[in-house]
Amino acid sequence: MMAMTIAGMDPSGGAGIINDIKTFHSMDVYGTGIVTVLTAQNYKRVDSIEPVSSNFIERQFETVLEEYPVEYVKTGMLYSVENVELISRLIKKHDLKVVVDPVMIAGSGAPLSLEGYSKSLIQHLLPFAILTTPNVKEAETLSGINIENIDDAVEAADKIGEICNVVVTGGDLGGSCVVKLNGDLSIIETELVESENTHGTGCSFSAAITAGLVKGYDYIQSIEIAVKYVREAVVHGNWGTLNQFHESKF
Ligand code: PXL
Repeated sequence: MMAMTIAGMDPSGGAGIINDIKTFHSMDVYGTGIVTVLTAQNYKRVDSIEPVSSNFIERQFETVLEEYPVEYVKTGMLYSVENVELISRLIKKHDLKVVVDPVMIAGSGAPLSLEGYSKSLIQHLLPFAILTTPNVKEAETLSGINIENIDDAVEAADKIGEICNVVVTGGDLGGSCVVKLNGDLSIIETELVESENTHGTGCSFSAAITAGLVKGYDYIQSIEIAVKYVREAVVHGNWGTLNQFHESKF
């Protein structure tokens, strides 16, 4: 079983492409990874960002797809409008199923996207996605609704749900995820863990849902698995981030 992530490189290993591939593999899904930007960062701060050219992103993508039977893709930090438009074109060309993590800013508050990004996601990528997984801040930006409680999050999910299936992630909502799937609303409750090891939770949540879908679980099952998965990885976390391999046998 196989998946692809298209995301930024966080050399601390906590978020981005390294996180996604750790998540895929710990769920027995082989991970391929297309790098969109290089970053210099640790779990506390983003120092700088070095974009990969659109042409080189396309070369990575096409070369991998030549040999690897990818059906499901997760996108993370795409960074620019140009990249959003490129990825939109490529996923349509190859008829891929895409889970979009609409990464806009880091947990530390550092911007991870350029001007026009969210508008471009709404216009070019979300209409072709099977699911998007915004956190509260991203859901606010995508919907234009200020979210202070679950009711606000439901309203935002309704609005985003008009474009594609959505789960507003629970970290900033006291643990409740608000899900809108094919027009049906549900709320998945979980107990939040008090921890400093949370860098990369959004990436891991989205990647774990993607891995669940690859493995044949339905949307709700995949989301429920991802909620439990991220919680466990945070409980066993270290170095400011998650531990996806706490059950390693060796
Ligand atoms: O968690 C969002 C995120 C996604 N992708 C990359 C990141 C971060 C947060 O720091 O660095 C590459």
